[in-house]
Amino acid sequence: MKRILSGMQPTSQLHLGNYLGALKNWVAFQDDPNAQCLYCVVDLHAITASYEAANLANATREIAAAYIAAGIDPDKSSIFVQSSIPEHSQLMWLLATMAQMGKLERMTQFKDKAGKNAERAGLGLFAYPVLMAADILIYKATHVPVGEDQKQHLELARDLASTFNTRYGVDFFPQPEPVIAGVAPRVMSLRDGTQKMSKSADSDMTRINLTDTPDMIAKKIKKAKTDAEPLPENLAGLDGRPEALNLITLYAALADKSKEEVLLHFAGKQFGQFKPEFIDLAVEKLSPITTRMNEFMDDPAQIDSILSDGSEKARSIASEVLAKTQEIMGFYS
Ligand code: AQP
Repeated sequence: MKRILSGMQPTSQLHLGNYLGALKNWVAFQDDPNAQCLYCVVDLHAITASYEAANLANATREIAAAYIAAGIDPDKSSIFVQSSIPEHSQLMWLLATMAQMGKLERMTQFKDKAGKNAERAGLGLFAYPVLMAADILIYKATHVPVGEDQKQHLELARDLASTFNTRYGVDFFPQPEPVIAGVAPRVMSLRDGTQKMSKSADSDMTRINLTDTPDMIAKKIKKAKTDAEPLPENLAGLDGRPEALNLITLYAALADKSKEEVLLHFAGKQFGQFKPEFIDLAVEKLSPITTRMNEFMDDPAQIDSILSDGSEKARSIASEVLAKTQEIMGFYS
């Protein structure tokens, strides 16, 4: 039996990178009869960056609404909020005693987010991957669908699982496998094909948000950076053309096609011909999600009820795993 766990931060609205790199793949897992799916909104991670306390609860509901609108079915998967399960933080502390500073210092996300201010960065930002390991191990998750940017964090979770097992001479935590799936595991900025599409990038024109209207989607795609060459007939022709590669990748992922198929369709055409078709496709695929999200956001009581049910199911697993972890570690009970 596979146990699937993943989450997203309620830092701001989800974008196409979150959707194509992770969320779209989560939906597919639900139909695997051998998989139990747990999807959380990781609010404890969100507070590692500056945030508005007055917006956090609503942003948390909005991410839950995006999950459901994108196809996560509360009857098939448990949807819950990380902070409603205190066992995440409790296991984090236990794992923190085994996490090596040297390994944490090598985490590229910490380096990127702390930037030149590493000395002033919070301990929470530094320890983020340990909390992420706890999020996964508290459910003994076997598979973690994420975008490519999270691979290094997953390696730390695997490392901590084996450190624990070796130190205590047990075979308790499984090695969680990253599942980096789909055509677009790393979606790039619309304005710079060498930078990851990110919620925290300053310009909103760099990303397509799941809350964008069709007009906004069209505007962002029209303004997306391209180059002067026509589209090639094969992938080799996209070498050294990061923006063109990104747009073809996005088209392929949204159309459920391979990049090769997309190139065969557009070979020899200019971006002026490509972009209108891309706009139509993006609007066709994303608008229904936006509409459903808005409907859910109009009914917060329904979201709260789904989150409460999901939390109950998740907590029954987490409390058992934490109790067993504490027993293995020799705690008084
Ligand atoms: N550009 C991306 N391409 C593919 N996958 C991506 N993910 C994020 N950006 C891309 C995947 O989305 C999931 C949830 O991400 P998160 O909300 O936990 O935070 P993040 O990875 O830090 O996302 P952002 O947009 O980059 O947020 P900020 O700007 O706040 O740091 C993860 O599975 C991630 O891989």
